[in-house]
Amino acid sequence: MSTDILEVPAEFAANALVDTAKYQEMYKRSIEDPEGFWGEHGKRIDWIKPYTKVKDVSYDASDLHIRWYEDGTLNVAANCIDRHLADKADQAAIIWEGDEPNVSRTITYRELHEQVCRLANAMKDLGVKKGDRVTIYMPMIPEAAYAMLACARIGAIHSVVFGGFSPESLHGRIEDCDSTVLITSDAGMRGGRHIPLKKNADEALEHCPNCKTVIVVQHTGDDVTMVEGRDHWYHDVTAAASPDCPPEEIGAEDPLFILYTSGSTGKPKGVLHTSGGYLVYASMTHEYVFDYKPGEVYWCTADVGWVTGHSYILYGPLANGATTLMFEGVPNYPNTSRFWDVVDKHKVNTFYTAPTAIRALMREGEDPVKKTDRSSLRLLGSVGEPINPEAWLWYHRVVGDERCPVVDTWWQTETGGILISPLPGATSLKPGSATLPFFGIKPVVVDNEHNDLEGATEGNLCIEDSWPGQMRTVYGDHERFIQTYFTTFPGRYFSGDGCRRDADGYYWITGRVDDVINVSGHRMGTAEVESALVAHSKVAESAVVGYPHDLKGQGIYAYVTLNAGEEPSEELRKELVQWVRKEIGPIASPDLIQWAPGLPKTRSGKIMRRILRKIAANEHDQLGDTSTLADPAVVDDLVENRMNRG
Ligand code: 6R9
Repeated sequence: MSTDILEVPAEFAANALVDTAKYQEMYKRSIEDPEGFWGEHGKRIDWIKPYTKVKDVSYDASDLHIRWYEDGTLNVAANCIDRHLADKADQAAIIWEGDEPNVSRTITYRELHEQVCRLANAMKDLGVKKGDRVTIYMPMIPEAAYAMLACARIGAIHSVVFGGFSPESLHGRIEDCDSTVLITSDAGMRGGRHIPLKKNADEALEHCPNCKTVIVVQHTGDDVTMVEGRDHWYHDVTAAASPDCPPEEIGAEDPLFILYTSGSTGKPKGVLHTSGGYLVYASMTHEYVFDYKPGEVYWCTADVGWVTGHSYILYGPLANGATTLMFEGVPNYPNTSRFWDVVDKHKVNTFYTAPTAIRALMREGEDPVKKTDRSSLRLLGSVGEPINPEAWLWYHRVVGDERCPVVDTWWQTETGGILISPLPGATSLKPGSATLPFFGIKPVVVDNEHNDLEGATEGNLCIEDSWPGQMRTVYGDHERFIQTYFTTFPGRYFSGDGCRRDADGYYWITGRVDDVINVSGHRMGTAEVESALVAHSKVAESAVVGYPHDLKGQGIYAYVTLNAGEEPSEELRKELVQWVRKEIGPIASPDLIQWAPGLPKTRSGKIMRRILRKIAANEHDQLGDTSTLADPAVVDDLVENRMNRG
C-alpha cells in the first residue's frame, strides 16, 4: 500500500473554506461540545419554528433513540428551493445532461419552484397526504428530483427504488412500506438502450393492491399501457395544478425518506431518515467536503436510486443553493470521453464518482481523457467502495492533471452523509485512505472481543456518538435497527466495515466484515442472492460470497447444489444467471457459479463461509482451521473444481 503523502496545494488552501488549523479547531470543539457545535451549525438551514433542544440520543439497546433538533419545524423543499429565490431565481439549480450528447436542459431555481409546486399540488389533488409513502421508480431525469422535492414539500415520505431493480424487487419495496402512490416514467435511457420502467412497474403492481395511484412521466415516448383510474400522465396532472404550493410545516424528526439497502441477513432494510438533522448534515458535509463556492458547477455521477444521489445530487447541493448536474447516461456512451466531454460542455468544477467507473476508464488508457480540456475542474471525489491507490493516482494524475485534490469519502446509506473524508483545503492526502473524520464524528476501532484499540491498529469500524444525519430506524422494524447496528458492539454504532488506522490517525477502509458484498459500489446482501437462487426449482442449496474482481471491486461467486436428479450444464448456468437478474436486477448477476455436490458445514450445520471465500479468492492454500468440518471431503471437491483460477 502506498504511503505517499500529497500536501494540500498552497493556492487551494489559501482559498478554501477551512485550512488545517481551522479543521483541527472545529473538530476539537465538535467532539468536546457536540450540543454547542451542532446547535450553532443547525442554523445553516431555515427553520419555521427554531429548535430549543439540539440532541437527545441513547445508544442503549433497551431505550435506543436518536433525536436531533426535535422541537424545531421546517420544510426541506423550501430550504432547497424557496430560500434561494431572492438572490438565485435565475441561477441554474439543475443542469440535466441526457443520455444522448446533444440533449441537455437547464432548470433555474425559479423553474424548479414552479415544477415542484405543480407536482406537489397534483399529488394533493390525487389524495396524497403528509406521512403517506410514495415510491419513485425513475430514470435520471429532472422529474425524479421534482418528485422527491414535491414529497418533501407536502410531507409525504419518498422511497426511491433504483431503476435497475426488477419488478420483483420493486414489488417488495412497495409492499414493505405500504406505498399508496408510484411515480415512474414510460422508460429510461442508458447508453442508447431503453429500460422499460412502466412495464416493470405494471408487473410489480399486480401484487400491490394498495398502490392505487400511478403518475407516469412521458420521457422516451415508448408505448405503454395506461390503466384507467389508476394511471395518470405526469404532464396532464401537473398542467392542471396550481404553480403555487405553500410548503407544509414539518417536524424536525418527521420522516423525509425511506431508502432500501442490503444487509447481511434477510430482505433489504428500509433505512429511515428524518428531516431536520439530515438536511443540516447533508448540506454541511456538501459545503465543507467539496469546498463548495457560490456559482460553481458540481457534478455527482451517482443515481438518485442510491443514497449518494439523495444527499449529494439533490438535498445537500440544493440546500446550499448550488448548481447540481444530473446525468442520465453512462461513462462509455457514445464513447469513453463522455464524462470529460460533459465536464467541458458544462464547465464542471467538482466531479464526484465511484472507483469502479475510474477503474473501467483507466483500462481505456489516457487518450480519451487527455484529448479533453478539463481546465474547469478544481476538485475530484470518490465514493462507494475502497479506492485502490493505483486508481486513485491515475484519477489524480490523468483526470485532475495533478492540480485537483481527490476526496475519498467514506459513508453509508445509514449515515445519511459523509463521515470520514479529507477536507480539501485542510487535509494532506494519502492515496487509498479516506483520511480523517468529519466534524462531530468519533471513529473507534474495536476488536472482536469488544476492546477499543488505540493508535495504529486494525479492526471493526464503529462510531462512538451520534451525528445529525444518522438514520433513525428501520422502517417498521425498530428491533432490527437495534439488532443490526447496536448489539454487536454495545453502546456504539457498528458500520459493518473493517478499517486500519495508521500512525498519523488516518483511516483506511478495508471493506465489509459481514455478509455484504460491494459490487461496483453497489451493496448486495449474499443472503438475497442465495434466496433468489434457491427459489429456482432445480436448486437445492446455495452459498454466495464475494471475491476480488479487477473492475467491480468484488464479484459475486455462487456455490450451487442442485436437487437430486438434476444435471449441471452450461445452459443451466446461464439460466440461473438470468434467473437472478430477473429476481433482483442485473447488479445481482452471479459472475461465477460453481456446482457444489455439498457445502462445507460444521457439525451443527452452519455453512463455513470463511472457507468458501478463500476458495473463491483462489487462496485455497490458506483455508485455515478445517477441523470442525462435518465432512472434509466436500472441501477437496470444491478446491478441485474452483472457478476462479486468476
Ligand atoms: C455512500 C455509499 C456503503 C458501503 C460502506 C463501505 C462502502 C462507501 C467508501 C466505502 C471504502 C469509501 N464504501 N464509501 N468503502 N471507501 N470511500 O456508498 O452507501 O451504498 O450504503 O454503501 O460502501 O463498505 O459500508 P452504501
